[in-house]
Amino acid sequence: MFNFKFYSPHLLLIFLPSALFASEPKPWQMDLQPPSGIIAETATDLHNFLLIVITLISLFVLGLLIYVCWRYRENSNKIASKTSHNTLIEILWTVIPVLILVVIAIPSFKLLYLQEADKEYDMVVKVTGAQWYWNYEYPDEKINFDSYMIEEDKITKTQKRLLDVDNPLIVPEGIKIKFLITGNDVMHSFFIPSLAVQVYSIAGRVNEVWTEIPNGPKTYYGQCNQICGVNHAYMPIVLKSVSKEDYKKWLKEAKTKFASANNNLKIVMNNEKKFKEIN
Ligand SMILES: [Cu+2]
Repeated sequence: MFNFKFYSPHLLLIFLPSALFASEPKPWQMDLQPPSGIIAETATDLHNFLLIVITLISLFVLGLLIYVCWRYRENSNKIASKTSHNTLIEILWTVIPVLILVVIAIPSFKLLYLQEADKEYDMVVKVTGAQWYWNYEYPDEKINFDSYMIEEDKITKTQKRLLDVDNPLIVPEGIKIKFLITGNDVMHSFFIPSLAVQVYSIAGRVNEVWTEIPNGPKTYYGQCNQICGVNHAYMPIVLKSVSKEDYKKWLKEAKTKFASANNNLKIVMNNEKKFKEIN
C-alpha cells in the first residue's frame, strides 16, 4: 500500500487522478481511447481509414447480394443460366482487391516502420509481468518496484476501481521511452490502449517497443490483456507522466523507497510475495 509519508505535499498532487488528465476506458465507450503520441495517432488514423474501406466494401457486397437475390429470383428466371465463366469479371474481382490491399499496405507498412525502425529514446524501462502484478525497473537509476492493484475494500473516492495501483510507473512528460518487456511466470501482455502499446511479456525473452509520451501531465491506464490466470483482471497498469522537475523529485524519493542493490535478486524475491485473491 502507498506510504504517503514518503511523499512531500507537492508530490501528492501528482497522484491525484483527474478525469481531464487521464486516458482510461469510459462507460459505454464505442470508439478507441483518444490517442497519445505519434504511434497511437498514426495507428488511430489507420484504424479510421480502414473503417471507411471496410464499410464501403461491406455495403457494396450487401448491395450486390440484394440485387442478385431480386434480379435472379425464380419468378423472373424460369430457366436458370448455365454461365460459369466471365473473363472480364474474373479479372476485375482479382485486380480490384489487389489494388485495395496495396492502398491499405502503404499506411500499414509506414506504421510498422515507425514502430520498429525509430530506435531513438530518452529512457529505458524494463517491465516484468508476474502473477498477478507488474514490476517496473529503471536500469539507469538502479531502482525497481512492484505495482499492485488497489483492492476494492481499500479503494478511496478518487481512485478507480480495478484500474488504480499502489505504485504507478512515473515518467517525465515529452520523452520517448523504450520498454523492455519480459515475464516472470506465465505469459502476460503489457497493454496501454491510448499509447498503442501492446507487447507480450514472456519469461526468458525480452520484447522491446518504444513509445512517445506527449507533453503535459497525464495518467495512462492499461491492463494485462493476455489471459494469465485467476487474477488476470486484477493487474492493471498505471503510467503517469509528470513534469521534468516533479520526475526528479519523485526519483529522489523513489531511490530511497525502492532501493535495491541486486535487481535480479529482487525479481526472484517477488515470487515469494503472496497476492490476496479477490472474490
Ligand atoms: Cu497477466
